[in-house]
Amino acid sequence: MTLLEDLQYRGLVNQVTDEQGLTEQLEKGNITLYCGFDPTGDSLHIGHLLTILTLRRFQMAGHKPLALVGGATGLIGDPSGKKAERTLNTTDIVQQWSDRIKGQLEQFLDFEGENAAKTVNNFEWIGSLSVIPFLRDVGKHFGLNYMLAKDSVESRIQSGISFTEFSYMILQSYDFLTLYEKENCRLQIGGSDQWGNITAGLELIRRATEDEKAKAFGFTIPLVTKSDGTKFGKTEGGAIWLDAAKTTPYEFYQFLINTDDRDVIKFIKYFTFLSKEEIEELEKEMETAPEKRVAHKKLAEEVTKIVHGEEALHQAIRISEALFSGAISSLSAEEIQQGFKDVPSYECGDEEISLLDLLIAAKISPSKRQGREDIQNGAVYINGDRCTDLEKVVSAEDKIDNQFTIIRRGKKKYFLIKW
Ligand code: 545
Repeated sequence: MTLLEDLQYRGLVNQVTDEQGLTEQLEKGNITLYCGFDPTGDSLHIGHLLTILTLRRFQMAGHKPLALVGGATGLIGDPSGKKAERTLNTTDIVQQWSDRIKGQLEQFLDFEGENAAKTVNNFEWIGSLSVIPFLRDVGKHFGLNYMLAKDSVESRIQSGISFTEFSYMILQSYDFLTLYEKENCRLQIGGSDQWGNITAGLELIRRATEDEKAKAFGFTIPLVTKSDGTKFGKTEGGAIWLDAAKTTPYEFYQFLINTDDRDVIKFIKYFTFLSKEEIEELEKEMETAPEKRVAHKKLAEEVTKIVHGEEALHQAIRISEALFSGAISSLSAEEIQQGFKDVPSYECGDEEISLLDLLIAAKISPSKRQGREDIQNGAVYINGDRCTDLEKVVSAEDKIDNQFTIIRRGKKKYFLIKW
């Protein structure tokens, strides 16, 4: 299978400017391609992962990927797909976020070998651009009608758009031209929201190089959609981030393993590097033994490994199993922290405290009477083990790694006691 055939098979091709031409170009040899990421936050989320992994697919096929961090464009704000004007962030913040995003992008590409990846920051060439050369050399190539007809602008005429955001497409186009000239970059990829900006760049390349046959291409991947119609990558707790400090590997793994049956194969094609044969095998298993959830597990394993590494994946699996079986005492303090990040917690200064007092102090049971009943009825568990002893004192032996105790009341109400 050629790279483009593989991308087709995975459903990763949304639009291509000149499919025939790109196919030929890719057959002729390796090319340089790029994708841009604006520092509009301190971390990428799982929605961005698809584009990054697509860059990686190109790299695995021998091409050279450039990951562009929008140190300059991040100061302006892309109106594409946005219903309202954005508020500007300070240069300090954008600088900080640029560094973090750069670090994250670097995890997914290979910076060694013949087609080593490279990160670039458009502040390098846009930051020092003066207004006169900008308007004369770049702006002159953009007709107002052309710009007004772009989706990103047209959809905002009624609600309003500043000159700042209106100009955004010119900057992204100028990036493409710069990388075309400096890095021999022939292709820009992005999500479907980027089609307008990418094609504007192709237009600028044609005009500025005065070469009707200037060969550059644009390629977009689809937006990730879910069959239940809700937005991909969002949970009640917020977005699924690639930063382990914001979304723990355990949460990340759980998010994926809970994928809707109808979406599993689609997401495996999108987010993993499993071969067509392996995927077809999983598809079969889903039909013959759906209760085993082999495909769901594989999806969660593969993607957690790509994003957080082997070690973190094993922890995530251990935590999941312990929570499922109730064997919580087998977990380390770090695993407890991950697995119980979102449950109510209580800081207990005492060395020892009676279980009954603890139930009240930590607001696990609403009253002393209820607390007594809970214990006697067998509704209270310490680190997964039921405790019906009214005289029980919670002490050193109930502390996992000397730091935590997990109290459960009823079927699944968990509380984290921190010592
Ligand atoms: C800037 C300069 C260029 C080329 C591209 C850009 C960025 C582009 C854009 N892209 C999006 C983005 O999101 C924030 C990420 C970091 C917190 O705005 N104008 O920067 C997303 N992109 C990935 C995909 C996307 C897109 O990074 O293309 O479609 C999301 O999946 O929205 O010269």
